[in-house]
Amino acid sequence: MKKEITVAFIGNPNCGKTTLFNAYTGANLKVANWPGVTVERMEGAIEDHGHKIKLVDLPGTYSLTSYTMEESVSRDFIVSDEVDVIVDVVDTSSLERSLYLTLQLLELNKPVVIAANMMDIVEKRGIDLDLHRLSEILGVPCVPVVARKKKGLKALMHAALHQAEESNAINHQPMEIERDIVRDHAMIYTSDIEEKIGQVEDQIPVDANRNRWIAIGLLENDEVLQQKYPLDLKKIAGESISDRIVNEKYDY
Ligand SMILES: Nc1nc2c(ncn2[C@@H]2O[C@H](COP(=O)(O)OP(=O)(O)OP(=O)(O)O)[C@@H](O)[C@H]2O)c(=O)[nH]1
Ligand SMILES: [Mg+2]
Repeated sequence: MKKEITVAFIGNPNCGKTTLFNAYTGANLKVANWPGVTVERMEGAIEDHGHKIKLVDLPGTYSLTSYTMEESVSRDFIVSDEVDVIVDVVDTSSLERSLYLTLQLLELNKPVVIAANMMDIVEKRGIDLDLHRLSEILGVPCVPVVARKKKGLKALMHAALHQAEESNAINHQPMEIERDIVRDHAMIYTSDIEEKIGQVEDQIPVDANRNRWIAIGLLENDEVLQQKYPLDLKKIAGESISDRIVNEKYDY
């Protein structure tokens, strides 16, 4: 494993990224109970198990395919090679809304750990969240934390370092396997969409493990990717299927 590891905190607005960042770094960045507080990326450094760890706090974002300035800051950083591990901070008190971004992050095929934050609220409501099962379905560790009370920090960083170590051999392996299909993706789309993803993948230059993400992004009409990879999508994939891809993510 590299000597210095960069861990990026990403998640929906207001899910507790900066609170978590402060809890690790002892920094006192502004935290307030409304979305859009963080507009720039912020860095801090800690040491753990003899590793130097650079922590990066990012602005909130609902997806990697959207275009506000804050969202671009997050997206550009998260897809860059600077990031060794992604900590996807999820507000467990509104879990469903958070998982769209989670699926996009998994498609990036980088090491991901889910920080299941706000577990105090979930417990107070008497909800019994099966994080173990969620972790099985998504194929990545899912660690319960309460950023505001500094609970779960050690376990989360441990999981993040472990993912970084394993990263040479990453392939998220979700559990819900149909025996005849080897699934190494977080989710599989309807077969005609998968076919188009494959066709687009064949047309883009090899970019590590990122080709599937790029192909899906292109088909989702991600403008930044479309500028970088000017393919004739109509010719390859026919009519636009971006809505269907988005909907299938939500359905999943
Ligand atoms: N109950 C509870 N509240 C929390 C927890 N973590 C953070 N909060 C609160 O959630 C609110 C938002 O926290 P921030 O850390 O600013 O969230 P953020 O994700 O950085 O927000 P943006 O930068 O705007 O995207 C604050 O009021 C925090 O005190 C937690 O584990 N439990
Ligand atoms: Mg913040």
